[in-house]
Amino acid sequence: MTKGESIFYCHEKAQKARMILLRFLCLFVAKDLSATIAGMQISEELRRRFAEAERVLVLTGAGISAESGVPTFRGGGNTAVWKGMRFDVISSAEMVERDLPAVWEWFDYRRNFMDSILPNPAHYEIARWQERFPDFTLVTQNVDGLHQKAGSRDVVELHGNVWRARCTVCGLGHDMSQSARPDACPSCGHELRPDVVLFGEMLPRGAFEFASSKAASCDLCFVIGTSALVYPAAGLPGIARAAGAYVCEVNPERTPLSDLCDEVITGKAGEVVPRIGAQ
Ligand code: BV8
Repeated sequence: MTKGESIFYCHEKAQKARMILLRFLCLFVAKDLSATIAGMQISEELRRRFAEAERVLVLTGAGISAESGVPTFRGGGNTAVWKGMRFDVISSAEMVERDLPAVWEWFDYRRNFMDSILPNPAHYEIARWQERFPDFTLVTQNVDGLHQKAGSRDVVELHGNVWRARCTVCGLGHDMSQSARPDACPSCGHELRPDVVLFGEMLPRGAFEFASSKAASCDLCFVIGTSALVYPAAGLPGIARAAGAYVCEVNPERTPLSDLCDEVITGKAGEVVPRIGAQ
């Protein structure tokens, strides 16, 4: 190749150079196109805030466990989920008073169902975030324990956990992931009940206060896989937004929270959340 003759004019070399450039362009466009095509557009704004964030809060709902095979409640309380009973009927404080064995049947079924269920890429990605951000808070409405199974620690379980029972009188807790549930409280002999928050019941002492204080001080808040119909959990993103945090929703469908969010990523958590983290 003589001096002044650019590579493009030297036929074979030009041909090869053009091919390399073309392949590179295709790769780049395909990568970006696939994200766009799948509607999982992750904005530069979110990329920047994710890279710079110090205090991050994540709120999850049943949707994050959908790709693990856990049925969602689709629309909060008013769908029949068990023996023709609506969800907010079988999962209510009133039902514990009226028919505790029926409540146990419902939660025994769900616990046994959960036995073979594994976390999905969204759970694992979020578990990685606890190492990534100086101040990270994971708040979940889910009782399935999949965040912990994926390695998340200090999960704020607003609605309890299907693997725990507690005494209806002395409140002693019992971990059913280690051993079967005793017929009565080993300490005072009274009845045990599922250690979950049922409709009409207060959330665990301090849990919501802690979650809302973290929401009020975070700079980035993710709302993943919730229909945002059950309170007070659904109020957390609003607290974060009002305090100036950047709020991002991940859900294949719009929710009552979508208009409040700075960014809505329309997609499945198992596909979107790893992309958010992969930068
Ligand atoms: C209380 C444990 C004080 C048991 C649960 C204010 C206004 C209105 C009502 C109230 C209010 N304040 C209090 C109430 C009453 C009530 C309430 O909110 N009712 C609703 C139905 C209107 N709240 C309470 O009773 C709470 N206690 O407030 O105490 C008090 C007491 C009495 C009176 C006043 C005040 C206690 C509520 C907790 C109940 N227990 N769970 C159990 O699991 O059986 S709630 C349970 O349902 C879940 O924990 C969760 O919170 C909710 C289900 O919602 P989601 O998780 O969002 O799931 P859903 O299926 O609805 O949606 C799934 C979403 O995922 C969808 O958007 C879908 O598009 C999306 N999705 C699907 N696939 C994917 C996906 N997203 C991403 N990726 C995918 N692949």
